[in-house]
Amino acid sequence: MTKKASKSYSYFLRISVLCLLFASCANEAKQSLVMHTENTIALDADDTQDSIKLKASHVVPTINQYDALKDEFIAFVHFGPNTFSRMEWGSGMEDPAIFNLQNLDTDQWCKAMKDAGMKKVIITAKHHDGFVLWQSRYTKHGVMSSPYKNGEGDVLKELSESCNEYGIKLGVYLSPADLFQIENADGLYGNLSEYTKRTIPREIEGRPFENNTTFEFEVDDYNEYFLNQLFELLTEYGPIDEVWFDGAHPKRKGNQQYKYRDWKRLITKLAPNAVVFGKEGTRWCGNEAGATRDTEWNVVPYEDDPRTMNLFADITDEDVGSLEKLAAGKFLHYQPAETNTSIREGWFYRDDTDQKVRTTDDVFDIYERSVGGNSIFLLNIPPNREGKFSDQDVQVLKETGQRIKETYGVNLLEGAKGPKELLDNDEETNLVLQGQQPMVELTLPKATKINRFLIQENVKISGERVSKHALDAWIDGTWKEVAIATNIGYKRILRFPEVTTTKLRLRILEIRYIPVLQNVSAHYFESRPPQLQFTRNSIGEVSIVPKMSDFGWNPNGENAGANLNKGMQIFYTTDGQEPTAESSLFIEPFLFGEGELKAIAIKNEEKGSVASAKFGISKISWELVSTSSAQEKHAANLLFDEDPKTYWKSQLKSKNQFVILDLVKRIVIKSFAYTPPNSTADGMIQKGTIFSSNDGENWTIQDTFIFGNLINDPTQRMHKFKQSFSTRFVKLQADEIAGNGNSAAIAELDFYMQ
Ligand code: FUL
Repeated sequence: MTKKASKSYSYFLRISVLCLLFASCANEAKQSLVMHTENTIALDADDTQDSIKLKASHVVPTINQYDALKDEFIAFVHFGPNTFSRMEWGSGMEDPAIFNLQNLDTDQWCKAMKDAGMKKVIITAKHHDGFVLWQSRYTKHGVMSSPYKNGEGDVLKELSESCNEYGIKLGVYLSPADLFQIENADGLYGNLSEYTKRTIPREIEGRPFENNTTFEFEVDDYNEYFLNQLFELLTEYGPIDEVWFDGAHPKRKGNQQYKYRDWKRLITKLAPNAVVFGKEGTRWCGNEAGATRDTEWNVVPYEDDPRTMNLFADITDEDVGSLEKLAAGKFLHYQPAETNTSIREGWFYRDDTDQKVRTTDDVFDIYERSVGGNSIFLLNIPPNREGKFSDQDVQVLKETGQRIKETYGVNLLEGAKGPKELLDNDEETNLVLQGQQPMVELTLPKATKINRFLIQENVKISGERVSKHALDAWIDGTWKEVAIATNIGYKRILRFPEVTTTKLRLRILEIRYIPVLQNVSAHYFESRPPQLQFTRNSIGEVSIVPKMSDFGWNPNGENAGANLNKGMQIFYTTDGQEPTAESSLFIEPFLFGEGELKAIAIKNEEKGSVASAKFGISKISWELVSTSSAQEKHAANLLFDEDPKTYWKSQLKSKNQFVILDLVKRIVIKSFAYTPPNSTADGMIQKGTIFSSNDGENWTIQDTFIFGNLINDPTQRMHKFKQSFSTRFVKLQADEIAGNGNSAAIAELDFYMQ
């Protein structure tokens, strides 16, 4: 530690002790400060755990970052040539005519966003392909060369007008990667031009700017191009509240460098309210799936000073800001995470038939985990080729908005007794909590049913300080812990099985420094017991869980139904009877062979619908004897691995593909079930033959089968044999493939003795 630093450190330690002494009368957030708060604070070599905690507790957001946090739920719009080519990444070589937009309804987008409760929209003004959605003076590769309004259209202008009308903030995604500028002969990207003094914006005859600001930068051709375009975006489309710099690069050329500090100078001047994503402003959460961390600190360590850095690496670790992590850095910096994902499978629209849309449960679950987990939720809704959000997307946005309003628009602590600073819904009043393990007690006006509790620290003034906390409810004359979690930060939503209570107690269990809370509220999320699904694993154990949506793109691994319904119970029967609250309670996976399972979820006496499944005989000891052929990654043992997502697929262009299985002992079988793969329409067996054998060499034809409509409805099909038969080996031969295909596929095979 330098002399100066060590002096100032001992100074703030002294002040800190003084603060603690006078603590009982201090209830202003500022009195919990013992050093200057900053957006970035440097660590010194001799900082201790305690001094690092203290410094971390004085790292605060900038006004723009704080506003970005308060926006909470924001929209992403990926739109461009990819919408028409159905690609996720274009090549840059697309003819602009491909952007064959005939209609555009940005009002419809904004209305849907508004209904969802979103506060801002960020549009791909330019994605990696380099095509621009606005009337840029600096390229012809964009809307100006497309059929839209005969080249006169401007998607960004229309969106900015709609944003104005609907009160939605606007942000722009301007991809640093630019395939058009890489691929075309006169492209500027990586053209090895010299860095010389250039004036931004470059004047273009007949296209003057209303804004007279000019800048001088020492840059090369591509940085100049980029700055000129930023100038257009930030001066001609109303206030811009976010600039989004994507880190992905399908291709690079000529060791092209980005002079981000110059870009930043321009942004700070022209869009003073804009937060910059991908740089020191806000950071990527580390995945595109809607996965969230249990502990999302927004104070994160940096090796170099983020105020002067040009390049920002992605932060993808699970632990972003524990004390150990902080101690390993040289600078502590406030940088909120944006949880970004898409409502559809992919960032761009493809179709309304195969491209699945997330369910409302899924979106609402991500909302609670991200906004209620100290991050910003950025949800992409890609417009279709009609220039609109598709109906299903609009419906999910509407339902999500309704749920947010119904759940979080009603504060069940209304009229409760407790610290008024936390209950007055005023972010300017704060509660400074003294002591190592402080508590807040709240008495509700009457017994109330709750299952959500929301807490906010005053990050604006005093940063993030709580590292562990718990919530208790007063139940049957005693305190019962209902939830426990780690940090709080801007916002933490606790979700727990519903309780009916008159008193709540928030216990702060671990802190970095004196915590300052700004707000608490209690809520009730009204949900229906979820639909259930059964799975049997490779060792024959059955699980019963809320149905997972079959959204296949970037799965986040969460079970939204279970997350939203904490406290529900699942009851089941194995004898075909309707399950009730008296049936067996499902606690953990159990071994189950052939038979029918029925189950219901019950949440506070409310019953969900009955789910049932008929399992075939156990497949644990089955063995594969042989197969006619198999494609790579689609081996024949996948047809009895109990995972319907994996499947056997034979090679192409050979007739009568087959599989032979050894059931290991001789059994009498009455019927079988064929589960086709549902991720591919190719290979569905619509006609086939079943053979039996007791030695695996001499075969008897037992039956043939026909299944219809497999391509449109790729669900499990049952076939009852003409007559039951006893066998140890079974051969299934594919005689005809749906859609005249030539390879056979099986996701699962099941045999039944009953
Ligand atoms: C990624 C891009 O490559 C995707 O196309 C998309 O824009 C996503 C938000 O960021 O890095």
